[in-house]
Amino acid sequence: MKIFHNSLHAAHAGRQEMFRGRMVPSHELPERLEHVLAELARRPLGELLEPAVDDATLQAALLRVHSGAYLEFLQGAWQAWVALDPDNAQRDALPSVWPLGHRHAFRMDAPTRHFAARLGQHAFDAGTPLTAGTWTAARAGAACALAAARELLAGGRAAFALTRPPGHHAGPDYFGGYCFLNNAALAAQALRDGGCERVAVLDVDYHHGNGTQTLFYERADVLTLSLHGDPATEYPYFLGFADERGAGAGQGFNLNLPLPRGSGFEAWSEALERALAELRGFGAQALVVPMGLDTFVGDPISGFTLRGEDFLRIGERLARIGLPTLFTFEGGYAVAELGVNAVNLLQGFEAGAGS
Ligand code: Q9C
Ligand code: ZN
Repeated sequence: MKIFHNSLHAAHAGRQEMFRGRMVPSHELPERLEHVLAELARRPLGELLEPAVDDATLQAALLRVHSGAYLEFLQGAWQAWVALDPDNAQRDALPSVWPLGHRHAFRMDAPTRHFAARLGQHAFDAGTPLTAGTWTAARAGAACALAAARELLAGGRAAFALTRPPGHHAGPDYFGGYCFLNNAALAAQALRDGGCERVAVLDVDYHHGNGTQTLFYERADVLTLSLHGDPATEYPYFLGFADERGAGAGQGFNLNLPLPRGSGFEAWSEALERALAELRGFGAQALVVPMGLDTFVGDPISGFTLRGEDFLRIGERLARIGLPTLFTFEGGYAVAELGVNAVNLLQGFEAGAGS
């Protein structure tokens, strides 16, 4: 498979995240991606490429998924943060006030100008540090997703967008869950715009891909499927329940398979088969897999118990679907094992695709 890696990823390096009243070290670190690259050097799976996407094409693709106001916010965020207080250059930006639009009389139409307010307007948690290089890294990552989509459109069997920050929690105009630009959604939309009539997204990250679900919730052309920790007890808490089946034209085109914390590979595999049964009826021409490895037993912030070898089996099973497949790199915080787990899944896919 062709692997598009983000050479600017380390520009995004959060220092701390807010967790239950304390500042704790960031989980979503540059070394995550470096471990995957190191394992790919040991077990090469295909050409390692830099995306070649011009600015205008990238901007147009971003606007297919995210609002112009949000992209402008992200692009100017660091400058505005430092303008609040020159000492802010030493700290990452985190929101600390939110408008709670749906429940109270906060003015969602207010012309919010203070940067502290704008942060709260475009973020849904205080665990996603926005740093000096966030826009640079996230934007270059979106280019990886686009290049991977082009590879499938050109007839490729598989492509991997190896980038961070991850994307599946990011919505039309908000960031959160360590995500800023929704790489999987950008890829799915690029596949649609490139002529794929129906695209399926199968999210295997431990956390529900709320951003991706929301972006396609009212559409019948992109089927979204997600296996994840039950939001009744797991992040992102407010979306990802089994009764969310899509709305309007998209009614029936979203499927959530939440599993209790503590679930192992057997339960996970059963849920996967349910997702694949749904996928079969849809007639997808391409598959996007937001690939989180935080289902691993050793993950410090997650609650499933998958083992390293399970990722090989998952990859093989995904290959047997037989669709052109695009992987994006999402979560996975057991940093030392992350490279092995990610490459296991992809190697399993290559083995399954070849047989
Ligand atoms: N101290 C992804 O896997 N916070 N995002 C958990 C841990 C949010 C995970 C708190 C987890 C987001 C892409
Ligand atoms: Zn996750």
